[in-house]
Amino acid sequence: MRRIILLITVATLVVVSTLFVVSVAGAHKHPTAKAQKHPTKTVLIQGFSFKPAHITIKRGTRVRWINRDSTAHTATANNGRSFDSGRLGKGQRYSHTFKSAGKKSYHCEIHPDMKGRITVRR
Ligand SMILES: [Cu+2]
Repeated sequence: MRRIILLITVATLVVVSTLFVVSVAGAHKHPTAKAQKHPTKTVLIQGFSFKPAHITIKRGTRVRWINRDSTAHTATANNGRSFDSGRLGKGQRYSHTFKSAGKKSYHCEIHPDMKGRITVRR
């Protein structure tokens, strides 16, 4: 009887310690999995202009526009198709990741005088 109790105790310890090791290993793996895939640059939409209006980024960078005005704005590519935020109300944001190099000019559809440009390097 004593031997059985001892066996059960040892078996339980083995199972518990294995579970512990597995969960610790899992916890260590997490930060790498969560690491950001793309670097991000922010452009503020403020006072009826893009700030900064011209930025230079590396290919693969994500650009995030945040509308700080109480008026709605858009960030729309001049070519009309590569990116378009649609109407951004106060505090709303829009992101686009630039995957090809070149000069990307854009504007606000509601206020065509608002212009910006993103230079994407290889
Ligand atoms: Cu606008």
